[in-house]
Amino acid sequence: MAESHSNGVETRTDIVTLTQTILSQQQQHKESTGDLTILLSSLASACKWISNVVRKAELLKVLGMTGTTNVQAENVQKLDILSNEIMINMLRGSGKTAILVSEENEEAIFIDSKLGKYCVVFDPLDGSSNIDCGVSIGTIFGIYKVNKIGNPSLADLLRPGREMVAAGYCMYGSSTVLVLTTGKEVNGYTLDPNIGEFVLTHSNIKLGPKKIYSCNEGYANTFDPAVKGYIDSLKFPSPGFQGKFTPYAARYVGSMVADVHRTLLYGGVFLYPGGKLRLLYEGFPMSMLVEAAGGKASTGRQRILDLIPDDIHARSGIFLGTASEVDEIERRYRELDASNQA
Ligand code: P6P
Repeated sequence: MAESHSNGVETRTDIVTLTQTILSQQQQHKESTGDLTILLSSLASACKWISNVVRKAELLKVLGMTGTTNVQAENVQKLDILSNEIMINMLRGSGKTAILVSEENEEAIFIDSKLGKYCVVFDPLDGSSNIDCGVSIGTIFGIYKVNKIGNPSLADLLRPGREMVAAGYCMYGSSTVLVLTTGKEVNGYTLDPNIGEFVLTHSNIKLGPKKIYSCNEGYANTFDPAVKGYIDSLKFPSPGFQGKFTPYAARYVGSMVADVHRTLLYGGVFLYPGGKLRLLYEGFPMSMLVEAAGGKASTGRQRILDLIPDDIHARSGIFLGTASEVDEIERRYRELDASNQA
């Protein structure tokens, strides 16, 4: 381990940064032009900026609606609006984007140059309603390559999630962690504010083995029998080895980035039945990450990444996490459909 000693303090100097990783991935593809590298670097810069804004707002307790003023009599923008502007400006400024889709914008944003190779879909600050109580929130993003450079259209967006070339999120929690995949593996980078770099801290993430389920059971009266039966089987398991009962642990933050981050690291299953979560910039990116980490993501009847959204803000129910758990949910939906057809 390379160490340097300044004032007798041991500091590691053999760290791997996000910039190094995306540059090395670019070098691995001889036909690579470096455009995705520049785009991902711009995205990382946007996340650093949003992280700073989120932490500053929490510290100064100037959270609030547009139009209010803070202690410096500055006009305080709602954090998710400010985060949205940061994402749009940084992605437009990268010169590598043709279309942007944001949870905050009703219409897709076509970038003037039209020469960008990539479409970026994102939720700039998912879970922002939780920020007042200090719960982790985050930026979620997915990237498609345009079908034809110079002629971007909605057809570049209304396509299966499996065609995304990269996806990830940046979680603003006890630390700022950017989790990214380009399809093969999932890596996590923690922002070191002292050097302003995202440093590799979670290499090649694979879902852990923990028995955890994550669901807002406040809506249980809306769950269909497949979901109800599945959740009951976790809470009231049949006796296992030596007659021992081992119910699952329930964990639910109510912020998708936090719930998915825990699921990626520890394992378990995240369930959001019904149509609240958005497909393009929540379901697809999280499903790409979970699959690359060895898990599965399904509507209960279909792989999420095989869906084709009919609208840029289309919604879908989602079950994601440990493959065997998602398999069990799909089995219960097959049973339900068979009984309904009988
Ligand atoms: P509920 C946050 O508002 C969000 O969009 C996701 O981050 C989160 O998973 C979900 O909604 C929580 O929804 O209905 O449980 O509050």
